This record gives sequence, C-alpha cells and structure tokens, in this order.
Amino acid sequence: MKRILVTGATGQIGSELTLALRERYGNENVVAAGHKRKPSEELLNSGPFEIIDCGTISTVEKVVKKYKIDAIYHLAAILSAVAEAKPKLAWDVNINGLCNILDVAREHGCAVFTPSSIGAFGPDTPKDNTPQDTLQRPNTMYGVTKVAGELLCDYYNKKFGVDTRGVRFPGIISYVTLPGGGTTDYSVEIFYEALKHRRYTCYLKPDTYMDMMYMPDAIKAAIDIMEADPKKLLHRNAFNVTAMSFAPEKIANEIKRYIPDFVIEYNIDPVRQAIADSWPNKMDDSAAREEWGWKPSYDLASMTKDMLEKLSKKLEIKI
Ligand code: AKB
Repeated sequence: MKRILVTGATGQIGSELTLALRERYGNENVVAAGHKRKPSEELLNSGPFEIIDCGTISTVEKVVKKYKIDAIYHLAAILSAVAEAKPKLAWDVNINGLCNILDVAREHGCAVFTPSSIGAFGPDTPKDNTPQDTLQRPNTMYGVTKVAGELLCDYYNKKFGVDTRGVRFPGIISYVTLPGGGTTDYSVEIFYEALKHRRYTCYLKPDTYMDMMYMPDAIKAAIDIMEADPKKLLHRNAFNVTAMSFAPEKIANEIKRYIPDFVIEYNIDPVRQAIADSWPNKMDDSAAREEWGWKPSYDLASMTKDMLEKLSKKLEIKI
C-alpha cells in the first residue's frame, strides 16, 4: 500500500484510522474522503480531503485516478439501527456503493479493505464461540448487506483477482468520534453519560452480551490484515475479530469502580434489542490469530480505565 483512499473518513472508525494511516504511510499518501459529515480540522489539515459519493462511480474513479490510489479502505456504510429504519438506503449505500468501489478497484488495480460485522450473523448462528465458518442467515437489513458484501468481496477476489480483505468488527468503543446509528452505540454513550450526569438509561437489557473492541485495536486489525502475507490467508472476507465480550450490567460495574455513584437504568428499545439478540454473544477469532497474527491489547478493564481517563480530559470533567 503506497497511496491509500479512505471512504467514510469522517465516521467513527474512519476519522481515527485515516490519521493512523497518515502517520504510517505519510500524510500526502492517504486521501480522506467524506460525503455528508463535516471533517474535523485535524483531518482537513493533515492531508488531502475529497468529497466522494460512493453511489456515483465517477466521483470514486476521479479521486483514484488523481492520486494514483493502490489501496482503498471502504468504510462508508449505514449501521444496523438506521438500516432497519431505512432498508432501501442501507442496500444502496452498503451494496451499490461497495460494488462501485470494487469495480474501480478492479479497473485500477487497488486492494480493498471492507469491514463486515457481527451483524453478518443471525439468530440461527451458534451464539457462543461463534465459528469463523458457520451459518449466516441474518434477519436484519444490515446483516443482509454485510453477508452480501462478504460474498461480493470474495467473488471479486476469485473472479477478477482483486486483493479484497475484511474483518467482522464488533462494537467499537472510542472517545474521539461518536458512532452513528448502531446497536452497540450504548457502549460509547455510557461513558459520556457517566461522566456528564453519573447516570445512563440503556436501551438494551442488562444481560445482553455482545463482542466489543477498543479503537486502538480496531485500527491495528485494519492495518495488520492489509499488510498480512497473502500466502498465509485461507480466508479473506471476512475474519472474526474480537477483544472482549460484555453486557450493559458488566460495563456499568466496571465504570462504578471509578465513579461509585454511577447509576444505570433500563428503557428497552425493542428494535435494537431484537437486533442485539440475533447477534453472537462472543465470537471465536482463532482464524485471524492463526492466519495473520491478530491479538488485541485491551480488555474490558484496561479499555474502561483508558476511556475514562481520555474522555474526562476531553470533556474537562473530573472523575
Ligand atoms: C452496529 O451496531 O451496527 C455496528 C456493528 C456492530 O456493526 N457497531
């Protein structure tokens, strides 16, 4: 990877991944592309920024040609809760947008990273130690687009030789950019509310387990898989990766170690609860560990400590 394009660069993962890629490959070699969200000053000032609508292939192709791009991190996507409310939009963005990226990559010889998700699994998938290769019959529009996306990426690899790679991300926790419209968003919101109000009303039941990951590990996963030796990859789209599995009551208890008067309450949102109930409790990510050396650095305890430290500084609120 020498000249990289990041779509969805203003989003939760994109905003931090772009900066990490710039540090690694040089500011001028990493083009951030956004569409609707306003880019941060840091993103704008540290390297090239372009407006791309992935639904319009010419806007993608123009930027790929202009910067002689050879790798695309395609992060522009609609998350699970919004996808349930706007299924047609989710299909357009998550599938038609991906098709455009893959076609441009095929034409211009780019490698492509596409994040899949724990949402690519469904209610019939084994919930505990969810295997790498297993039943994938999701009952959400987000899941439908994620499974179709995995298959499309594998197809472009086998049929046209495009170097496609991906991971199934769990919920991603970070103190920099807020997630937008996911089912796992509570795991970020809870920190903001704990610091600001010592109280959080959770939209999921206390014992709803899901896989999660702290942002530094998510960035590491995205970079490491693209740098992995292709000869060692038996899988491509997409690898299970996880760092921790917890439920709302568990993270609340961890936060209470630092903020003893913190209170969690529950007001269940049936739509997001049904989505979460259809996802794994905890994935088995041994294929990623074996094929490209995946190993997370943060668990629930170390992530919570770091999140509270960094977020309290950012919000200027003393713990
Ligand atoms: C969501 O909740 O939709 C995402 C995901 C797990 O893919 N964070």
